Amino acid sequence: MAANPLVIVLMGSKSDWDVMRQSADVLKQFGVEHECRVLSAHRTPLETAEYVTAAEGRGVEVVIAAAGGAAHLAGVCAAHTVLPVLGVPMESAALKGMDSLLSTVQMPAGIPVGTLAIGPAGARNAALLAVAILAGSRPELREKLKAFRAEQRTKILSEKLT
Ligand code: RP5
Repeated sequence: MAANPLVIVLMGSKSDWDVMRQSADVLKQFGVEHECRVLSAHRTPLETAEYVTAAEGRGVEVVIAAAGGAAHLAGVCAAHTVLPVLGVPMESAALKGMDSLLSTVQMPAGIPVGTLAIGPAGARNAALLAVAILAGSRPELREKLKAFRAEQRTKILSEKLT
């Protein structure tokens, strides 16, 4: 457990960690304190509800929730907190993540989940979006985001095709 996490990164199974460590890597890169945990909407429903309900009181500002298949985790998190919840659909063996995507993105009106892309791009972008949300009241993070964009720009402009 991190002492004062600003972001929590939840995933439905340890099997999601290979992808979701990329969220953690980005948060680390930006110096954002975070906590990563496996909690499942189906397998640990009570613990999930308790953990997410307590998050706001611990100073958490953004919840990232990743799950695959019948991916209810992000929606369940959003049901238990008014903190922004960012959903990352995991690629699944059966349907290549289309099941996860639709389960995460199609929230009925009233309980929003901001859904990112399937898999690694979603994992990285969820963390970048979390940083952007935090940057609203933290100028130093906004500057780091601008520097990150500038780096990407420089890299693209310097690409040589042989
Ligand atoms: C979901 O089911 C998890 O998020 C994972 O993506 C998927 C498969 O889980 P395991 O059977 O690998 O534990 O709950």
